Amino acid sequence: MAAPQNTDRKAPNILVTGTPGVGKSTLCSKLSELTGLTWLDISKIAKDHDCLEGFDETYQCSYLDEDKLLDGLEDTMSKGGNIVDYHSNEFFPERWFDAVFVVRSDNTTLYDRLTSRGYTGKKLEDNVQCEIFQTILEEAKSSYREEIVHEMYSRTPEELEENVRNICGWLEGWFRDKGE
Ligand code: DAT
Repeated sequence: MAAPQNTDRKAPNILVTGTPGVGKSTLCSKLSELTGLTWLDISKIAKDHDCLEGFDETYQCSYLDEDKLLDGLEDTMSKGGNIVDYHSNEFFPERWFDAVFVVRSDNTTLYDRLTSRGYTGKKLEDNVQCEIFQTILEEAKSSYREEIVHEMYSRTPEELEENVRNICGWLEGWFRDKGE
């Protein structure tokens, strides 16, 4: 994995992104428990802090007020030590992150997970297609330096454990390079 970036932060910020259902929350929850980094579930924060506007009938969800959300998170992010969890990534400031982890799945696994979450019709199809076309990975690669973007599959409990180990290893490297 790429060497950590030079930063004034006392602890790194990482971004965990990927299509809905690939396993971001599951990974972030474990990581936060093990490392003490703060898990920022952006969907929940947006809802709790009134950063949603309008409503998309097709996808049955609200639009995100990105400016309001970003302004509200600036102080927290500048201190470091956060795990940001969101299904999109291009609108976050590039300077916020020391590493970007794109969680991936295969279409059968994702289809089953989203179906059991109650997704149907166009919402289900579009999300599965999003994964097939690796849209979120491409978005991350075009928004962040390619050497800080890491792709990881999380289809099984074993892959989840491996991802947790790899990210914890990356974190140790970050602190070692920082000399703390
Ligand atoms: P996301 O936060 O990306 O929407 P999630 O963490 O809520 O996804 O996971 C969706 C479902 O998949 C949930 O029921 C837990 C399960 N899951 C996640 N990662 C897994 C893994 N590596 N192995 C098996 N099941 C997993």
